[in-house]
Amino acid sequence: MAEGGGRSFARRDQLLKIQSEVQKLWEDSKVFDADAGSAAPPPSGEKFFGNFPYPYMNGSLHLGHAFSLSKLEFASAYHRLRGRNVLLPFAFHCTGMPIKASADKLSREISLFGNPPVFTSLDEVAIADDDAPPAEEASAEPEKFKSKRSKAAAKSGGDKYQWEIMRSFGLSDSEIADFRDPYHWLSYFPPLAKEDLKAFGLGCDWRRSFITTDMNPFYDSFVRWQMTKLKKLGKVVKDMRYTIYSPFDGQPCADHDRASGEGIQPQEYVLIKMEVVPPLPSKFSVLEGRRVFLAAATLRPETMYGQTNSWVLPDGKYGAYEINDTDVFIITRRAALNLAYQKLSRVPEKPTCLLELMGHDLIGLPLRSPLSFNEIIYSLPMLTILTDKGTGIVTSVPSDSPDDFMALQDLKSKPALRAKFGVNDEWVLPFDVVPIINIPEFGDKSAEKVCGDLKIKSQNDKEKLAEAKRLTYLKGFTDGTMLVGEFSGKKVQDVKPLIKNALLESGQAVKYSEPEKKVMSRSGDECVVALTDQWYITYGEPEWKEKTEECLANMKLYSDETRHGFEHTLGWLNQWACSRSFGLGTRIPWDEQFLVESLSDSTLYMAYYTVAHLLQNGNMYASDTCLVKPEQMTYGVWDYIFGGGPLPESDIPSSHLSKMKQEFEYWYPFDLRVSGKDLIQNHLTFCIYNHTAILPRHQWPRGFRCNGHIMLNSEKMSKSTGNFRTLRQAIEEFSSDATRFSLADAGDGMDDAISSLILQMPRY
Ligand code: A2H
Repeated sequence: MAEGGGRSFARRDQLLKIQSEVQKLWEDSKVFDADAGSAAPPPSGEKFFGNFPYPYMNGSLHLGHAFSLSKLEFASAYHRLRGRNVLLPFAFHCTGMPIKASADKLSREISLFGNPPVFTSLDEVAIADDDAPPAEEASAEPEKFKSKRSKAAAKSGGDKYQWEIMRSFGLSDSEIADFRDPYHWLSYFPPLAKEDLKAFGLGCDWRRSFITTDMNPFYDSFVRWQMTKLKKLGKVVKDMRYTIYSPFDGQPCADHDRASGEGIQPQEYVLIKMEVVPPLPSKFSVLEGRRVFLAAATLRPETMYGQTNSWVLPDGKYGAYEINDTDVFIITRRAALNLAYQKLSRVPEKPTCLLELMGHDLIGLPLRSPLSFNEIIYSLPMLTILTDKGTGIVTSVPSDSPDDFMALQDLKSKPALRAKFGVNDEWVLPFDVVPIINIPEFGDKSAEKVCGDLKIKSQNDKEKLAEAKRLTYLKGFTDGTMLVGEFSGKKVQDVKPLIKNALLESGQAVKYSEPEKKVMSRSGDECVVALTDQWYITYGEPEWKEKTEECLANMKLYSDETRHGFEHTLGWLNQWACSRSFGLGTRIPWDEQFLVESLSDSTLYMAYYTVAHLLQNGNMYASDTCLVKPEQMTYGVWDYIFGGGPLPESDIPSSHLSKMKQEFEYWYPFDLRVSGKDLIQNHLTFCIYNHTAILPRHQWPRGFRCNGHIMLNSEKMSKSTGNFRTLRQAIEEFSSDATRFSLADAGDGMDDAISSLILQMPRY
């Protein structure tokens, strides 16, 4: 909100003055410091312990954080006024990849462009803006910068310079280079966040603050203890998982090992095994005695009832690859290489091609495909198949796929097209759209409806087809109901995983994964997806899940929607990969090449708050500790404090040990944790799981409160549109009290909150 226009800000400034005086008073008299009372556990209603998911420290706190936090802040203030002993602590999360990836990106930019970097203004326009530069500007760009730009773009994912992002944090050029060291971020942002929260007036016991990662040896020790505990309980196991992998390097290719494709993840498909009905054509004689399949990659296994044919690219190169001793898949070489790294090749990591084929050779093959109501379907030509996606074989479901519908329509309505590719009428004409899914907005044949609405003329109408795909794909998933099969009448989103698993378990399909976009390693080879050994937490394991459901049933959740969200998550949540090889964090104690993944070091730490001040002495970095040294925090000590273990042999004075235990047993369980609703599906559910695994029933969480996302001016907060406020900006513009009132007024449910912050600010 621009100042000026004759308006006076005297009243706002008066509020700012009062606020800083009062906040100083609070700090001096330590009003928010809370210590355990004498009885542990305390009588019911004596204490209130509320907490908030520690925010990630790669930037400043914004109004989204403040909105969720305000719910906790108000609840805490309410309980304080009721005379309860209230604990509201706050910490800062630094674990994971983004900080390290940004630090590395900055390093690369500085080594390319200097320090401070010399970007031309054109360069800045071209790269710093989210939008592409106007065509004239782009073409006027001097050649030498073009090459530099593409170099940087290749290294940094093609978006904004990291340098520009650092400037947008308000950093001066002379400060930025220091952020090449990822740990510098950890020194810089948490104290700023703390200052912002103090200015907000958060009623926090700041003595208990801490940061995560090995930069804080106490927290590091706590996470090691927790992981070891889970492992001893049999809840961490080694398993295979999909990873981007460089065949040349012979190892996983993480972001920092990539020449291009930063941030690209494995994309998982289901490969539908469409069996070629014998006898095989003479050209296929070397495959005699094998089971031969066209293997089609799909994202929509639930649509397989409606298959009418398969698609191949007439000029595409395919091969018949040995998957095991009996099965042969006809696919592209690229797909065969990925499969060979996924244990789906007779010779591991080496695709063996028994017969080279062109798409033309495949047209007209009769196929038997799983779930299909049409018993025999035929392989037909499609001209828009990409050879660098999936297997190059696509199964056709014209009821729900606009591409499939238009390609089939083309063949049906154009005899010349059939003649051109030698397609017999009986492979095409008898096959009509099979209705399999109802989408309220589009009916039972959604692809046909949307193609009609958008007036799509042929399979080559790419842009419109992309729009049609987008519409039907999303709506099919969110609103679709099955009309056929075992799950008729059920929602697509509920049955999709069930149908997928049934196909996989019966051997009619296999899993297949490939990089979602091309990834080149720094060694210059194209990466594949490999199945590699990883550590997993066994969420979803029946007995553990049952305890977790029991905990949930007894928790206060404040809304039915929240409860449904948790129930839904518990329905699907399965093994979670908890090891990473790149980023910041705590090493996995028994396998130090790996780090604990960032959602996995954050599941039980609410317990750490209860003792943090007794370990870290009020210093969030634990850099000037006094009573306890990190190395004294053995597993025996942690077990004693949190695990109900016996008094351990330790040089920590036993009075201090029992004080820690007393704090924990007084404050635990926590009464309330408040967060955005997006954390239901991972963090908050993990939190329940970990509590039920490690702590006894009377210390399980008591309540979660989840809210929607804040909207400013009824629109999503977004840095790129400028409809965005940091917490600091809001406080400076409006004062802390006005900000708090606006947040309080912004809504209470799970819907996205509409903050009046910008629209209806008090007029000073
Ligand atoms: B889908 P994404 Cl019913 N070239 O399966 C072109 N398209 C390909 C392909 C290739 N090489 N490999 C796979 N596909 C198709 C069913 C389906 C699909 C329905 C509705 C939508 C839909 C039946 N065809 O996909 O680029 C396959 O068609 C729309 C998203 O990875 C596969 O799933 O998103 C989908 O594209 C994968 O496309």
